[in-house]
Amino acid sequence: MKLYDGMMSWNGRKVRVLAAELGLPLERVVLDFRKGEYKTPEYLAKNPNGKVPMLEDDGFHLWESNAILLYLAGRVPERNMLGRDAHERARVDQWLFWYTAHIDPMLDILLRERRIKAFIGQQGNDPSLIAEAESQLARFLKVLDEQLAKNEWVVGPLTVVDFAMGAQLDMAGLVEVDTKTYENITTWLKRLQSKPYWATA
Ligand SMILES: N[C@@H](CCC(=O)N[C@@H](CS)C(=O)NCC(=O)O)C(=O)O
Repeated sequence: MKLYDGMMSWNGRKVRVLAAELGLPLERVVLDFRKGEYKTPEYLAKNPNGKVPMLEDDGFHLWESNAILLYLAGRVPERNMLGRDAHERARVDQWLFWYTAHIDPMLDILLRERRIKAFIGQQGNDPSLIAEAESQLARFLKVLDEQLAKNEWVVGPLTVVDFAMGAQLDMAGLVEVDTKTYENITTWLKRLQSKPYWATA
């Protein structure tokens, strides 16, 4: 399987760490955003969004990092990364949808305002966008922190949810979000960081 990825992509990282956990070999193809490699006609034919990551598996092309995580987890059913029964599977879906609705877009706003816009010569650091993103993160990271006070991993046992959230929240410092103010999130991230592949995947 090939993973089309960016140099610093936190969405690509979600896929890399789960593949490493599952022992699934991935050939990483790093596209260069600055050279327009996300927007070539060949790439857009496979991923019309012009974004990474995208997985290529024997002619099958799949984009959206969480969809890729679910696909990889399905390849190794004995690891139960999608939950062990219907209730756990429903919790996996619940937390993935929750994260995609409430946390991921806020980190994305901060990434654009604090990093990408300056990089591509646009005016960033819009105070109202930043204030709204920070306020939403404060509201919802508290929910995650409370959940992690009850469980070692988000759902209970280790699932795709920990990789979807952990790979990105571990990089939140990039957009000046300090997760260390959340005690249980910090402990959970340390648990993920202690995995042997975490720093290099
Ligand atoms: N919802 C998508 C988001 C993908 C995404 O925004 N990827 C970033 C890199 S982390 C990207 O390709 N940005 C380029 C752009 O937005 O043009 C996913 O989870 O895969």
